[in-house]
Amino acid sequence: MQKSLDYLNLDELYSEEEILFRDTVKSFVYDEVSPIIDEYYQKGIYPVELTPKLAELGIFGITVPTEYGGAGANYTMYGLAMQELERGDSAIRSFASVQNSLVMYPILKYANEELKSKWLPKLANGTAIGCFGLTEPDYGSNPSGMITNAVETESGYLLNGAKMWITNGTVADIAVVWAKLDGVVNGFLVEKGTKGFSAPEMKGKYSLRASVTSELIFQDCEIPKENRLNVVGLRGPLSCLSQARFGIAYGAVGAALSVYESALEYSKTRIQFDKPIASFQLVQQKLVYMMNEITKAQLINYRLGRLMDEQRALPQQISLAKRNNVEIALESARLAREIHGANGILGEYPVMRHAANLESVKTYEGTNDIHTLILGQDITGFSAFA
Ligand code: TGC
Ligand code: FAD
Repeated sequence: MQKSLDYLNLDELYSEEEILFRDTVKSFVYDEVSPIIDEYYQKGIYPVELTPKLAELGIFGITVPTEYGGAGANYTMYGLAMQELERGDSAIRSFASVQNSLVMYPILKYANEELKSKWLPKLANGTAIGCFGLTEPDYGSNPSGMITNAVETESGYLLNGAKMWITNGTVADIAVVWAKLDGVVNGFLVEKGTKGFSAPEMKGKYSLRASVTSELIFQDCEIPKENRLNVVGLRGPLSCLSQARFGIAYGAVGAALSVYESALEYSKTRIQFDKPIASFQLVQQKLVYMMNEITKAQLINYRLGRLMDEQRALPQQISLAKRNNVEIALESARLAREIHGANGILGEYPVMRHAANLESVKTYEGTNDIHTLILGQDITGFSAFA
C-alpha cells in the first residue's frame, strides 16, 4: 500500500491514534473494497457482504458513545474514515454517512432512552441498517415545502406522503422520516414492516450504482407516540445534514486521491511520441492542478475536523468544505479520465466510476448552488434563495 499524497506534511498534525485508524480503514478498502467494487458497480448492486466487515472495523457509530455500542472517537477520526471509504467508492462512504450521521446521530440526539438502547447497538454492529427520508419528489433543495404529513391520533401519529432518492431505503430496518405535524417539520422513526409503509428501489442510475436508492411511501402509516423525535422545525434535519456534509468533505478528498494517484502512475508509464506522457507540460499542468487542489482541501478538512472536535464548526464552514472539496474532486476525476485517454473509460481504472459518482455527491446533501447561496447569504447578509 503506497503512501498517499501529503504535500504539506499534514500527517504530522494528526495524532498517532487518528493516523492508525485512517490507515486501518485504508488497508481494509485496499483488500476488501477495491478488488470487488467495479463488478458490483457494473451490476448495479451494493456488496452486502461488506456490512458486517465494516461493523467489525468500527465504522458505524464512530462518534457515538461506547455505552451505545459506538467507538466514542472524535470527528477527525470519523472524517478520516470517510476519506478512506470514498477512496474505494462513494457508495461505501454513503452507506457509512447515512448510518452514522443521518440515522445514529438523530437517534442519539433526539430519541428517548428506550429507542436509543433499542436501536443504537444494533446499528453499531451492523445488524440493523437505517435510512434518512427528507427529500420528496417535488421538494429537494427546498425541504421546508415538504408535503408528507403526520396527524396526531389517540395512540400516536398517522403518516401520509412519499420520499424519493433515499439511500438504503429498501434495505433499512429503521427510517428517520421528516414530516409536517400541524404545519411544522417533525421527525419520526418508522420501523420496517410497519403497516402502510413500503420502500421500492429506484433503478436506472448511472451514478452511485453500488448504492441502494429508494422511494419511501407512507399510506396511513401508524407510528407509535414514542417514535416521534424530540426536535421541532427544519433545524432537526439540517443538524443531521451538518454532520453528514462534514463526512462528505473528507470523503471527496478520498475520491480525489484515488483518481490523482491513478493518473500520476498511469502518466509515468504510458508512452506516446517516444516519451512518458508525464513529461508533457499539458499533462503536468493537470497533475499539478489536482495535487494543489487536493492539498488545499486536506488543509480545509484538517481545520474543520478540529473545529468539529471542539464543537465550534458553523454550518457555513461545513458548507464551504463540502462545496469546495466535492467540486475539486469532480474536476480532478474529469482530468484524470483525460490523462488515462481511452483507458479512462474502463472499469479497470477507478476514474470514470469516481467521476460518475461525484456527480451525485455534488447534488446530494445540498447542491453546490445551495452551498454557494448559504455562503453568499453569510457574507452579504442577503438571502438569494428565492
Ligand atoms: P433556514 O430558515 O435557513 O433554517 C431553518 C432552521 O434551521 C437552522 N439551521 C441549521 N441548524 C443546524 N444545522 C444546520 N446546518 C442548519 N442550517 C440552518 C436555522 O438556524 C433555522 O433554525 P430556527 O431555530 O431559527 O428555526 O431554512 P430554509 O428553509 O431557508 O432552508 C435553507 C436551505 C435552503 C439552506 C436548506 O433547506 C438546505 O440546506 N437545503 C438543501 C437540502 C439538502 O441538503 N437535502 C439533503 C437531503 S439528505 C441527502 O441528500 C442524503 S445523501 C446521503 C448519502 O448517500 O450520503
Ligand atoms: P432540485 O432542488 O430540483 O434542484 C435542481 C437544480 O436547481 C439544481 O442544480 C439546484 O442547484 C438548482 N436550484 C434549486 N434551487 C435553487 C436556488 N434557489 N437557486 C439556484 N439554483 C437552485 N435525500 C434524502 O433525503 N435522503 C437520502 O438518503 C438521499 N440520498 C440520495 C442519493 C442519491 C444517489 C441522490 C442523487 C440523491 C439523494 N438524496 C437524498 C436527494 C438529494 O438530497 C437531492 O437530490 C438534493 O437535495 C437536490 O434536490 P433535487 O434533486 O430535487 O434538485
